[in-house]
Amino acid sequence: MRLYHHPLSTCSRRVVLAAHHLGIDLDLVVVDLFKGEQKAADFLALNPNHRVPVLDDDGFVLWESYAIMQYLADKAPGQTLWPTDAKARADVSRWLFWCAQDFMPGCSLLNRENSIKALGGMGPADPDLVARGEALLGAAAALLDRHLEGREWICADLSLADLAIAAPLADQTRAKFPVSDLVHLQRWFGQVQALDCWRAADAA
Ligand SMILES: N[C@@H](CCC(=O)N[C@@H](CS)C(=O)NCC(=O)O)C(=O)O
Repeated sequence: MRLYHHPLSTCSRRVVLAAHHLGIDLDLVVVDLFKGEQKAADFLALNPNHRVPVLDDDGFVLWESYAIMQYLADKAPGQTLWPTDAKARADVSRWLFWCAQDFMPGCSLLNRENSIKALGGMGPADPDLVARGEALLGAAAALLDRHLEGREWICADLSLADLAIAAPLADQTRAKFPVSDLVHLQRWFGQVQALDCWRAADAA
């Protein structure tokens, strides 16, 4: 299976983490977002949204990181990241939707303004956008911190939700996320960072 990705892409990272945990080998193909390769005709034919990640499984092309994670889990016999019990799966699904809808907007804004712009020579951070990102992420991260108090993982067991939500936190320092004081969130994030899949993704 081939994954079109970028090493600095949070959305790609969550898929790579899941693949490593599931023991699935991915042929990683870098799409250089700084050079605009995501807008080239051959890539747009794969994903008209001009975004990574995109999976190509022998001609079956799938975009959207959460859908790709679920697909990979469904292809891994005996996996436990994406439960088959209806209630357990719904719980993981709930947090994946929450990640996309509530957690990622602030992460993406701050990552772009405080990190990607500097790395790509795209000018200074816009203070209004930084303030907006801090407000969005501050609210979402506080909710997550409260949820994690007394819990080992986001759902009953380690799941796709942990990998999906931890992925953007890899950038928390460089992107100046307002999360350093959230003790439950940081304890949980340390556990995710200790997983073999995290180290393997770092080395990829
Ligand atoms: N909802 C999508 C978002 C993907 C996304 O935003 N990808 C970014 C990198 S993290 C990208 O490729 N941006 C390039 C662009 O928008 O032109 C997913 O979860 O896969």
